Amino acid sequence: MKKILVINGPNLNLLGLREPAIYGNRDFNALIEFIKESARSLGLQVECFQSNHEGAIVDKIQQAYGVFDGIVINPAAYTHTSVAILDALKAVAIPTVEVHISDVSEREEFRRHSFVSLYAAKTIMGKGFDGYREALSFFL
Ligand code: CA2
Repeated sequence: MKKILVINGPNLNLLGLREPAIYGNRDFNALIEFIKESARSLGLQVECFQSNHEGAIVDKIQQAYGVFDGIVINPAAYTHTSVAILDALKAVAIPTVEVHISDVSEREEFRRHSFVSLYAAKTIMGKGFDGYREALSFFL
């Protein structure tokens, strides 16, 4: 069974608290349950990791080397700023799918650029929680 690491970046742990028009009204626990149920039904083994810290995300990506077959990542705000996360993904060379709950192409200008997109095999945006299921299915 393939092992997939799902990484969620800063503030996603506060999902459901505000901005329901952009991110929906379900909370982070509901997202994790959704991801676990999606993985179960797709026949994938999944581990979920969330951090508000760039370095912790870099550490987790480095530790994934030789352990995970794929990475699904929503780097949140680090999407638009982090060369460190891009470099970590390139270094471990694990196939990666980038996910965004909202459609970042339709929001502020600063959200249109993604460093992670320079490595990710695929980017899924604007599909809410369903985007994570689609990202997992990439690894079938
Ligand atoms: O659409 C996405 O999934 C994002 O990665 C979410 C990030 C944002 O910085 C990216 O541009 C797009 C923000 C995640 C958390 O935002 C919250 C805002 C208010 C209340 C709770 C969470």
